[in-house]
Amino acid sequence: MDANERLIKAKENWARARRGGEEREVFEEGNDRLPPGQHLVETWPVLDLGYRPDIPLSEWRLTVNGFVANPIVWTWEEFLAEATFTSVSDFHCVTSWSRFDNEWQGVSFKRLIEVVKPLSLAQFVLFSAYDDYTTNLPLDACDDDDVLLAYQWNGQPLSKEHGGPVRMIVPKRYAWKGAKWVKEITFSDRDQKGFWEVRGYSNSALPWRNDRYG
Ligand SMILES: Nc1nc2c(c(=O)[nH]1)N[C@H]1C(S)=C(S)[C@@H](COP(=O)(O)O)O[C@H]1N2
Ligand SMILES: [Mo]
Repeated sequence: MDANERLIKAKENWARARRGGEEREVFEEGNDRLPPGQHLVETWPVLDLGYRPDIPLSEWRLTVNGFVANPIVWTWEEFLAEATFTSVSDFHCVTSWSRFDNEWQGVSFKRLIEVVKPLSLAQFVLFSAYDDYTTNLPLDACDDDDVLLAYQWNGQPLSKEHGGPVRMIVPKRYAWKGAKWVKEITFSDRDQKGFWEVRGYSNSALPWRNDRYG
């Protein structure tokens, strides 16, 4: 096992040990901006599987397929030609840090839906990334005002370590639901679990419900 596999194994065991174990505190979303069990950080930690793919913009493609009327493969130029969408949101990682007020720029998920036109059978979305990471969400969770394909963070191009050229941002879920280096988005009639979802992490991943382990 290399260091990375050990890290994945450790995280997996951690999820197994804590699943159903401790009393879950559930807080209502209110004046407090920090979900239960989270602490605030000023820096922005990097979390991934350790392999950070290099994707030249000339080779970058975003494929959107599955149960949609209009499947697409966007080049970088085509992606940039879409209207720029800006959204400020908080970022909650399941390992317990949160980072407030991140300004994201990119293409809104609502715009993507408008372009590809999901069929009524499409209830779920699977995201695949250039590092072979995957994560899944209900379409309802993606079809939200604060969800986007981000290529800028706080006015700067998104760095490679944080998922550049383009990553998903889904603020109402723990951050593992947002694929860095997103490559393919597949709409489906069934819920296919992603990398962490099959390794003991929650399928729903709702920070305000302290919903960490599945
Ligand atoms: N492609 C890819 N996306 C990923 C991951 C990954 O390993 N690969 N890790 C997830 C996890 S567990 C977290 S907490 C966030 C971390 O994002 P950051 O490194 O920008 O803080 O990315 C998520 N998206
Ligand atoms: Mo994470």
